[in-house]
Amino acid sequence: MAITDILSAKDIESALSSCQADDSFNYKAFFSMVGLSSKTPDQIKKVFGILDQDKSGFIEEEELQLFLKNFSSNARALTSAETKAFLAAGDTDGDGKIGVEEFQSLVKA
Ligand SMILES: [Ca+2]
Repeated sequence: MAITDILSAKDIESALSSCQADDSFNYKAFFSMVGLSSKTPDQIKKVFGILDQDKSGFIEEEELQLFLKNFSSNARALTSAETKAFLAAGDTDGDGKIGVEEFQSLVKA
């Protein structure tokens, strides 16, 4: 499963170009630009499976920091401020990581 099986390469390119500068990443804008906000829960779950690199069932902080690299290997890592804000937005139960239901809610938020 490649991320481009679900999202268009053109949308990914636009979304990545919108957040090239450090601390310019906005998860809501990114999910919208990349087309994820309009996907079905099942498609969002498949994307979650790609982001969960170690297949632990959760997106941990280290995986979140490398979030953009799942869309393009040339993309930058998120800054620690961006990573913490992203995690805080998604981690509604406060366990320090993002589960699939949390991710689905965050994408649709
Ligand atoms: Ca994981």
